[in-house]
Amino acid sequence: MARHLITSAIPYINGIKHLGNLVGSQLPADLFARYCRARGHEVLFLCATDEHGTPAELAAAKAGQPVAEYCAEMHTVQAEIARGFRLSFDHFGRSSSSQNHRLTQHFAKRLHDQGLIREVSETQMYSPTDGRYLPDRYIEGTCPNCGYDSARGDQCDNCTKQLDPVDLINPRSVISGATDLEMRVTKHLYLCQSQMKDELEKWIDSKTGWPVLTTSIAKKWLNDGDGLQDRGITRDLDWGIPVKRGDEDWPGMEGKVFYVWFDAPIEYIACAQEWVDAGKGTDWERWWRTDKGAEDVRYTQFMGKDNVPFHTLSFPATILGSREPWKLVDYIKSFNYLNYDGGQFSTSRGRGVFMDQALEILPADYWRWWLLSHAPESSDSEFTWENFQASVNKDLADVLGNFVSRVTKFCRSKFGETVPSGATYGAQETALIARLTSRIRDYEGHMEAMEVRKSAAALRAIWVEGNEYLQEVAPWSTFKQDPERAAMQTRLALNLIRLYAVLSSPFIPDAAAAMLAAMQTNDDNWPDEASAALEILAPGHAFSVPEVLFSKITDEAREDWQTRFSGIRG
Ligand code: B3M
Ligand code: ZN
Repeated sequence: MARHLITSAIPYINGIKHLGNLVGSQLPADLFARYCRARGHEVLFLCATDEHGTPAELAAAKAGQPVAEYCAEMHTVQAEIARGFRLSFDHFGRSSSSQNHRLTQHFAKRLHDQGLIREVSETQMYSPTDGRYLPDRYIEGTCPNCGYDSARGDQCDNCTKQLDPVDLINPRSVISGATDLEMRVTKHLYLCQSQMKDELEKWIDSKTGWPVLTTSIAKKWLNDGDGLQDRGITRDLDWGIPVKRGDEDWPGMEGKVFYVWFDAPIEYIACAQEWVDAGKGTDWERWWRTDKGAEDVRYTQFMGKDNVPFHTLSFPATILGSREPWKLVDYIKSFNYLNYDGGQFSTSRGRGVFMDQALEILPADYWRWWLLSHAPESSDSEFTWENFQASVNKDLADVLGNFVSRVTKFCRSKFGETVPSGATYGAQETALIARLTSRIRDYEGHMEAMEVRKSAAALRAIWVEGNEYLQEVAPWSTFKQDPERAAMQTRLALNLIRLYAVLSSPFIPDAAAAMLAAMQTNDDNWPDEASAALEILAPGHAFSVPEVLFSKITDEAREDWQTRFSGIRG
């Protein structure tokens, strides 16, 4: 048994996330967490809302609410939607928690004591029209790196380069659109990442098994231009974690807060403390401190590609720079983007299907299956309604749902609602078991490697085996000459349903639970041997015919949704 610490990138608080956000971090993280638990490992799966910085302030202003109130409300909304998608977080925390305040200020003190923080008098964009400084997302302009014309002050969405507002060409205020911006001098703290370049590079180079997407982005920013740059970690904002060293004031930093990207990853640790403080766990240090038992934890992070620089460079710089024995990430699984019907999903423009809307039209499993089986791993991928309809109808309704329904209904009509006795498994069954054994090993291999699409394909292939077996042995015709054999074939098929429930539960947990319930068993043990797994439901064991597991999406419904989601969200 191993111990897995799993974190998903923590979603910004500024509204409900779209399906592209979901498939880029929370959902694959959940898939992996569920798989690890099913294999009997100990898992701590954490996520939280990212509540500071300009995204939060801007969204609260737009909603006409005080920021704290807005964040509290949106946290509840996001937590509820996460439950709707069956995201099995052990804790869904908040980066604005008191735990994160303390820990962020603690890291700042440690970094300061190690000589890794310097004070810089720098020019900041000030907007006389708005009467305030314009950090990060308060400002937009043209990216100096790639020329994209809507780059934000903190990062270019197009090329992922981390930016400073003063870098932007033709900058404008996001609040008022004002372009009469002034540069004013103010003092800020910088994290001396450049001093840690060699150490970070060595660490990244040691991660030979990481996805190319992850390491290539890390190497790009390590070696781009003049190499790794020091980063400003404070901001002139009202909302955030006050700049302090531990619990001491920081002279000259009055009224300033830490930069959201400084405190957000620290929330991964604070979240484990929140988990304990909420009474859900007893010991966070054995997950996070290598001097307190975390040396044998395997830590995996999930995120979209735009978050990779912060997790491969900035956060490790914080952790390593503290010179305290914190657990470092062992594996970073990163994702490309999911596009929506010929364009991009966009939170700011409200384009695409958002998590709440998705659950209003179909249950979670439909989305989980499509998103995971089309995860943007090796390249960007695209959501289209046609493709969604086709894979739901084929994979879920025809291949899996229909198998379950045929087998249970056939058994009920010929043998009644108990597992039928008679005959023992013969050559065709032995051959099937051999095929299943190797397919299950494939599936496990892909799941362990977090190859999401390949895992989905392997699982589907396991479902297909059941259908092919049924076609081949055709119990409905065997029944006429040899009812005992038909009973044995049906018994095997009923056992397959239970096995499918176990194997499918990381992808489609609700359907899996319904299948287990129909088989009237709680035995959800992962199969060591397919042969033994297919004997678990013994003759005489009662079952029931479940409700339709997956309904097909009609052309009419598809067209209706296509129109409904073609515009922008109102
Ligand atoms: N909130 C960006 C995002 O949601 C950011 C991730 C933080 S992870 C520590 O994509
Ligand atoms: Zn760019």
